[in-house]
Amino acid sequence: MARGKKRAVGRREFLKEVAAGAGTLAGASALAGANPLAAKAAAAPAARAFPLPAVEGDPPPTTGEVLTVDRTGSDFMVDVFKSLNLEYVCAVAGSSFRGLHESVVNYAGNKNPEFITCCHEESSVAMGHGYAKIEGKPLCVFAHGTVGLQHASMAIYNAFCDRVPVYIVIANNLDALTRDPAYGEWPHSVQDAAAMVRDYTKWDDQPASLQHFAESAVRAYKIAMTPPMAPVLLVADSELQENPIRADVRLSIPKLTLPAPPVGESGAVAEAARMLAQAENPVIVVGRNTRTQAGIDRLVELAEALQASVIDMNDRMNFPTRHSLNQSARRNAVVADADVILGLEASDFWSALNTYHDQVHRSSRSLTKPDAKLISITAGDLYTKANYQDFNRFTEVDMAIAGEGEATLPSLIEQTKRQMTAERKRVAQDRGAKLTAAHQKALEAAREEAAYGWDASPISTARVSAELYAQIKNQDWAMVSILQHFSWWPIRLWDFNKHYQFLGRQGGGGVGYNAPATVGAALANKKYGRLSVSIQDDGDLLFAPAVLWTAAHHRIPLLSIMHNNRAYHEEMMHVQRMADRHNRGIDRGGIGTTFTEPNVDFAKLAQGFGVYAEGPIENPKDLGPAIKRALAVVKRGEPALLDVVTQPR
Ligand SMILES: Cc1ncc(C[n+]2csc(CCOP(=O)(O)OP(=O)(O)O)c2C)c(N)n1
Ligand SMILES: [Mg+2]
Repeated sequence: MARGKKRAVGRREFLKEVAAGAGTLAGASALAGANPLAAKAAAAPAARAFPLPAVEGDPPPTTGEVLTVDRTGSDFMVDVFKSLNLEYVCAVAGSSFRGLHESVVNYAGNKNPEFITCCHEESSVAMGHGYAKIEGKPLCVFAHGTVGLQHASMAIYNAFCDRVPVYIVIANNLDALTRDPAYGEWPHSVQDAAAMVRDYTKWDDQPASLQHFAESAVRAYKIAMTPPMAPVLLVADSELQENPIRADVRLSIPKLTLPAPPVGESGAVAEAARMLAQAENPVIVVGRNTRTQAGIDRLVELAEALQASVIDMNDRMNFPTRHSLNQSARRNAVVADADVILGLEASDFWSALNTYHDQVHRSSRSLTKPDAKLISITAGDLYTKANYQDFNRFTEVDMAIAGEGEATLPSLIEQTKRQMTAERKRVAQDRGAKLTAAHQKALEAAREEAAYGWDASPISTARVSAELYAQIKNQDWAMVSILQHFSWWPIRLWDFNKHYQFLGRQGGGGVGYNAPATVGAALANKKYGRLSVSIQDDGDLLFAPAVLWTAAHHRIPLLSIMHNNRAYHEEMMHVQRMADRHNRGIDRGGIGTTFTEPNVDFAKLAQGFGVYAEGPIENPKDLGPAIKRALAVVKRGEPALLDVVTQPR
């Protein structure tokens, strides 16, 4: 209780403060109903407390016991968060932000933001990562500035590499005199809290006053949401949270105005359109392009105007999987044929254009014709950081347009249509017919491949995909998980055409992303009534499985189907590759990479967290009925998990 003793403010000061500053006033009046204590204080001001309360900037009091405070900095901070429309705050409780925590649940009435109880800070941030990819805006994360941020750091890195905004508020006790040894406040305090993650956050600040906090909070949001988007971090000093608001300080919350996204320069866009329209075989390689449904629709419009092949790198849901111009399954052949290739937010353009050989002597080979012309449009050219190498291999392009893909598409479409003469349209039409046939052939080949091992046990990943799709395809579904470990079967077989139906990957490749990101995405999907489904890798879930409890507690509807290959299978293949290279046989590749003896019982694990679960399911015939039962649970608004024992890929 030592910390609680030293702060108080007279209710008169509280009243004066409520009257100060437009933003503050708006927040306070809107919340009066949510805070009966504050309302009471406003109705009947009492005499000034004695001794004089300490306020921001004062030395700690030396005499007397001050037990209550009406309104503190943390209330104001929460008003600021409200002004930013932060819907949720994901957090593992931590005393350095106890002021903020209490202000959220009492002063703000636990609404906008609503507190989501997490069991690991990595889960808090990864939930924000998944949520933002659905909602197009960040949620808030609270964490201890030291141990909490240390846990959060890999998830921040994933979101950073994936160019996804997460709004992180950490707390710290900067003033050494205010650290209570009883709560470990010395080891929990740090001189420069954000330093640890500065290489992979877009901006951070440690505000020294409440007004500074308001300005930095709005600035942080604006920076996070300006493409290329990325996580930002604010340090909410613990004293600033807990101290009474000074009566003589006029606080206000700045207006948030998000910048229009950067658009490619018009002359360069016109030239790119000319090159594409003149091309015999134009190809569009698309990476992290799509933010909204309009992004998909515009890309369809551009591709159709040109009758160009589209290769989706699956970093976002960019282009309908069943569109006849979707040639993603034929990437190498299409790239080899191309004379003009447009990279749209292609964060790894190089990999789309080259093959790479993981051998003793590593080598690569270009797939493109020597005279193929490359154009890139990306906001990535406006923002790069050193140290971490997530910018991928340098790609030699003929034209680089620094602008955001989705935002630049309207002018590119307009210019392209202008360039499409009757003769170019005829050429395009012929090309389109060939591409339609090639698309259909690739789809049929995928279906044929999917039938191999149909009745096998462990169950084939293609069969799991088909069984799931059969039951959800007529509903408003969203596949919220990564799919690269599942041989991309849903992408190859299903009809994806809405922007929320696929989220891409984890950005930084950090395992442990999928389980919490799918829960975060499902949280965002909940209010739209969408059915969130996920393919959940076993190794990934084992990092921080308690996010299942978060899903159960907050009634987040999500169907998770385990891809239980009982292994860190990707790593097992690497060990086997090394064994092969050394001619030592691959039979010991499972050491250190498999989860057998004992097998993990994921159904029991999930049930332990209060989640409906069945399994292990080993007979493919049992899968359909189990999915049906699990979907019934999800439809009543709860998470469900099926432990399916699967083929490795
Ligand atoms: C934090 C982290 N640790 C280790 C790795 C190395 N790694 C890459 S894939 C992988 C296996 C993941 O297992 P699982 O999620 O079950 O997928 P599987 O390959 O079995 O389909 C591991 C451990 C990583 N990428 N991230
Ligand atoms: Mg696995």
